[in-house]
Amino acid sequence: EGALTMTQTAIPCTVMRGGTSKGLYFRRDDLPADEAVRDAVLLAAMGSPDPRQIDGMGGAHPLTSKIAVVGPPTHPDADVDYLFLQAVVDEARIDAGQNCGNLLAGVGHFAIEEGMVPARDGTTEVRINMLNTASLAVASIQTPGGRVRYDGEARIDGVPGTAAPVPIDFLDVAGSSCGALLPTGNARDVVEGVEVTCIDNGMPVVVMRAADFGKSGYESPEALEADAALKAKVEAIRLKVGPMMNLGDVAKKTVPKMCLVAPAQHGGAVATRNFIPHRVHEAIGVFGAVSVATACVTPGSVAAEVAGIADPAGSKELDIEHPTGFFTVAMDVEIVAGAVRVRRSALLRTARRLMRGEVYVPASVWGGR
Ligand code: NQM
Repeated sequence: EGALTMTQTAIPCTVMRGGTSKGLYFRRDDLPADEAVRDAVLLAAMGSPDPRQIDGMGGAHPLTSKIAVVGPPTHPDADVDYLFLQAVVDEARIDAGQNCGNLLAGVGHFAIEEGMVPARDGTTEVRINMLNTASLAVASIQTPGGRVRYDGEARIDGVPGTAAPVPIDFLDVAGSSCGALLPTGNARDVVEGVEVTCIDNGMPVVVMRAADFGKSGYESPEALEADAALKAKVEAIRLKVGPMMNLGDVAKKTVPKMCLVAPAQHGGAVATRNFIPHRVHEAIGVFGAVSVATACVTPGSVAAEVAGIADPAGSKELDIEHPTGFFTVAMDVEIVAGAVRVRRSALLRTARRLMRGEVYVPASVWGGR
């Protein structure tokens, strides 16, 4: 008690690596109900705005400045709700405008560890209501003896070592944020003189040929980030396509993601470099990869042309190449009258609980419950 302990509010919090991202996981009940107060609390917890996030838990990169809020389900077919929030590193902004399939990979573990979902002996399927996109995912968590298992033999590119596999299945993510898989109604549009494919199978993505920007598509993320002229051109296209994709003015949004594609170099479907939307991803986002994979089997798209897949219909695994390896997406689509319809998409992630405790925020931001 007393002045010393009253200056900060302690909030229960878990730190997890989810796929190739890392973030803070909270129970919805542990955060303020008022959204403005909640966002102020989350900014303080992360240390935003500050390019180094030195006064908070954030890792000074969009991929390590992420938040998962998990609560009881508000959907009849779900076990839990998951709200993804991006803490913008160097702006005082919490963005709910996109989903994240990487933090998603840790939601099942978190829900079980927190007693929100009972574990079975063997594998526990956790049905997750993804609030950002009003769609469902099913994550299969290894729970031998009714306890969450983290170690295992699964490897994903962008993460050292191996861990327990977390297969994740999506049934209904087409048009998640834009209302339609191909929100402009076309498999291809020309914007600012560049041929683009605007697609949303879980994440709004604009697919473009790297060659149309004078790039090979095999550059390092650092090299692309250092190219001011390239970044300006990509951003000009992004601002134009935002309204075309039913996303409105995207100047202050983290979507759509901008993906440069080139012929695969390592036997995959296509090579990618992803602006998310200003930093360049070291790998590729989960829903980003699903959307690009879907573009590869969408007749007439820029990606389909570069990937050159002979028969796009049916069940297949597509290896999406990225700067640090592959992202494998299992796709099942049908082609009806030249148009693609997604039956199912699935993929493999891993996740690991890193820390559980309390994060402290100044009591001036929130006095607590
Ligand atoms: O696309 C990065 C990530 C993501 C988002 C981003 C993601 C996804 O790698 O589902 O996972 O594009 O912002 O975590």
